[in-house]
Amino acid sequence: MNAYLASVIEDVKSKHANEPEFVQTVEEVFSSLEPVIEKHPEYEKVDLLGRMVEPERMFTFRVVWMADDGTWHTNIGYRCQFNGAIGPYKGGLRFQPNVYPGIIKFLGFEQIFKNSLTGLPIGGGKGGADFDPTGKSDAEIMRFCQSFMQALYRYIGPDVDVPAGDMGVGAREIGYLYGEYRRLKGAFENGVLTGKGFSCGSLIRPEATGFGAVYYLQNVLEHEGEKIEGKTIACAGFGNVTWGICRKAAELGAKVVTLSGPDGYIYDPDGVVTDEKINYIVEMRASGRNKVKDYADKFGVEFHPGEKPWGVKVDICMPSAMQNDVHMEQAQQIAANGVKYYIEVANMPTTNDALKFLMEQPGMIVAPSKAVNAGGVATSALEMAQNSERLVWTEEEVDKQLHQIMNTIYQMSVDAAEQYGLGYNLVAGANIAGFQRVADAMMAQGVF
Ligand code: 2IT
Repeated sequence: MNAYLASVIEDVKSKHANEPEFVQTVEEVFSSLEPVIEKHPEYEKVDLLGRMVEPERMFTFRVVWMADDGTWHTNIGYRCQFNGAIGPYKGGLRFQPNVYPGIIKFLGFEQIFKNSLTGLPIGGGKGGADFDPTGKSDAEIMRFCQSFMQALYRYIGPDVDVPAGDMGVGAREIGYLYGEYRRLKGAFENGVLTGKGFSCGSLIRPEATGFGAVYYLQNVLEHEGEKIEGKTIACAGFGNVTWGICRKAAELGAKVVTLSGPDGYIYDPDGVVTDEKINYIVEMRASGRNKVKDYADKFGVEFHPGEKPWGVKVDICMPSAMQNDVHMEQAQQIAANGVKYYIEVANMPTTNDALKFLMEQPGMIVAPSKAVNAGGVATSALEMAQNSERLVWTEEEVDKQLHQIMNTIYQMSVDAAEQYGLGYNLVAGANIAGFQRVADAMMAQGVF
C-alpha cells in the first residue's frame, strides 16, 4: 500500500483504538484511495489525509431534562463539525443510548463523502446524544429536545451547520428543536434544520432516503439488463428508511419480504406492499415499543425471535437498519443463497471483512451505503435551497431532482472506478468520487 496512506491509517488506529467504528470507516474509505494518492503526490506534502481524519471541530454538551415523574436526568450531547470545505456542515442527529464519540465520528466521516457525492454544497457533520427515546412520553421528548437546543443553538445556523434527523430523531423531534431555536434566536431561520414536518419542510424528505435507494438500485439492475418488477427484497429495520423502500418497491412491482427489529425479524412472503401494511410500519415506529413482532401479530406472518433476516432467500438484500448488522456469518449466508445484489442502505451496515468477502463473490454486485442512502441528505439540501428562496417546491419537482441526483451519483461512481482502471466497482468508485471533490476544495482553500 502507498506509504503515506498506510501511515495515516496506522496513526488513526493507534490514536483512536477506543473508537472502533471510526477506525473501521477510515480504513474502508482509504482502502479505495491508493491509485488517487499515487497520482497526487502533492497531497502528502500538505498532509491532506491527516487533516481529513481530524474533525474541524467536535464538542460535547450537557443535556439536562425532567422526566414526567419529576426526576432530573443528565445526558451527553454531541456535535461533530467534521469537514466544511464544500459547504455548511450537514448531517443528522442520532438519539440512542449507545451514542459515543466513535459513533458520531464514524457517521460524520461517512457524511463528508456522501454529501460530496450529491454534488450539492454541503459539508460533513453529525451529532446526537446518548439518550434513549424508547418508551418516553411526548412531553419528555419535547423537554429533552428543548434542552438539547439550548446548548447547541449558538454553534449552528443556516450557513454554519444544519442538523437533521437520524435514528431516534424524526419530524416530531426536528419540530421541537426548531421551535426552541426560533425562540432563542428570535428569528425565523428555517434553513437551520432539515426534515421539518411543518409548513417549511421539503415534500418527499421523509420518503427520500428509501426512494433514493430504490432509484439507485434501478440503475444497478439496468446495468445487468434486469428490471425491478417481480424482485424480492430483504430489508432490515422498520424505520423511516425501510418504509420508503417498501413504498417505492411496491409502486414499481417489487416486494420487501422481511423487516427486523431488536427483537427479531418478520417474514411476509406476500410482501409489505399494501397501504395498510406500509402505513403500519409508521404506526409501529410511532408507538415507541421498538418491536417488529407487532407486525407478525397484526398480519399473521412468521416471526423469528432473536434472528436477523439475512438467511432468507431473496433476489436483493438491502440492509437498512444500522451499522455492522451484517458480519461474516451473515455474509456467508447471503452468498450461499445466491443473492446477486447486495445494496447497503444503513450507514456502514457491513463489517469490513464481510464487505470484502461479498465484493469478492463472483457475480455479486455490491453497492455502498454512502452512495445508496445519499438521497436523504440530498433532499435535505433541496430543503435548504427551498428555505433560502422562501418557496416550497411541488412533490413532483423534489422527486424529479432526487431521481436525477441518484442517477448522477451512480454514474459518477461508475466513471471514477473506470478512470482508475478498477472496473465496475461501485464501492471504490463512490469513495474516489466523494473524496475527489472534497480534496480539490481543501487544496484550493489553503492549509489549515
Ligand atoms: O445519514 C444521513 O445521511 C442522515 N441521517 C440524513 C442527514 C441529513 O442532513 O438529512
